[in-house]
Formats: sequence, structure tokens, C-alpha cells
Amino acid sequence: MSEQTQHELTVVARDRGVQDAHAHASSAKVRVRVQRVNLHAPEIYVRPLPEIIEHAHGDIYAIVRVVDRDRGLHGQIRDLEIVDGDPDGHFRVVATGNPGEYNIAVLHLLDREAAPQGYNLTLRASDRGTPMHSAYRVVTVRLADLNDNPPVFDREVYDVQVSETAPVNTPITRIKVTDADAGKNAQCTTDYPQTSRCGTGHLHGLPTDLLVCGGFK
Ligand SMILES: [Ca+2]
Ligand SMILES: [Ca+2]
Ligand SMILES: [Ca+2]
Repeated sequence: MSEQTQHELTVVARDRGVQDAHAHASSAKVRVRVQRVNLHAPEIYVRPLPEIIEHAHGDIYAIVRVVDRDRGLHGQIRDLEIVDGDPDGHFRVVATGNPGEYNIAVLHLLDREAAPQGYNLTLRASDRGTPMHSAYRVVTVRLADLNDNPPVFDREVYDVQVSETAPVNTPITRIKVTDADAGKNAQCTTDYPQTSRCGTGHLHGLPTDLLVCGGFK
């Protein structure tokens, strides 16, 4: 579509001759070309998934539609890019083939533990107008947790000494277990399968005391 529209006017000039028979008239054409202006920045509309489960092959996280209210070249979309929020290149914008429609594709498996807050992808859409206009939109990607981490003790071996006369409920040592997952996937319980003399504890990433539950005699 042309970036300008043209209007043509005819202008007639007549003199004021004394008698109509001797009046003269001339005409000229006035051509007016109206240059289109890039008035609007593109508008970005996003339809994302609610969340992605980590380590799942998601392929596509969101469908993005970009529109521009200008006409002609000023209203055509040059590109849509991820300009921030994805330093390791986990996502990519892929054109669908439909004008102004793109997918945000997941290139690599996502690890919730590496990005517990998820991702805030900043999208930038630009038109082909002059001067070029751009618009930005932040898309939040939430990662759902998968139970892919075991509990981890803060030590492999706890060497402790305790008196054989230690009364019941005497603290022996403090044990800490952590789990890098989230929610229930990170909640741990402990027990002591090799002895009945010690109690059990419930850990949520916090230290717990191992107590004397029976006599050591
Ligand atoms: Ca525009
Ligand atoms: Ca876990
Ligand atoms: Ca996990």
C-alpha cells in the first residue's frame, strides 16, 4: 500500500470583463499528496500457559499476537524479540507464518531450582514505519516444581559423644536436612532405622535436635 495518498483539485480563475462575451477564464490543477505518518506503536497481546513443569518438554509457552493500527508500511510488524529476562537463551520467538503471530518456544529444559522465581521475559515488537516505533511487554513464566532432588544432610557423619548416664531428652547433636525442591517436595522426615533408642523428627529445612529417647546402658 502506498505511503501517500493524492488528491487533485481544479482551480478556475475568471476575470471581470465588462461584457460576458469578453470575460476570460483559466484553470489549473492542484495536486495534494498526503504523506502517511507512523502514528502508532505496535500492540502486543499474549496468551501464555499458566505454568511450565520443570524438565518437561513444553515446546510452546505462549502465543503472541502483535497488531499495529497504522496503514501501509507503518503498520507492518518488523519483528518481535526477547530483549531481556532470558540470559541463558531458554526461550525463542518463532513466527507462525500468520501475519503478526508468534510463538514463544521453550528451547531447553527448564530447572525450577536454577530459576525459582521463574522468568520475566521482556518482549519488544517493532514496526516497519519511519521513524520506527517499538512496544514492550513483560511475560512472566512460572515454573512448577518436580520432585527431582533428594534430601541432603549437612554432614555425612555426625561424631558425637554422650554420657551413658545422660537423661532422656538430652540433646545429642543437631541435624540439618535440606531439599532444593519446593513445597511438599522439599518437606522431609527423618527416622533411625538402625536403632530404636532414638526418636524421629520432621524437618522442613530447619535444624532438629537428635535426643536421647532411651537409656544407653
Ligand atoms: Ca506503526
Ligand atoms: Ca525433593
Ligand atoms: Ca524440583
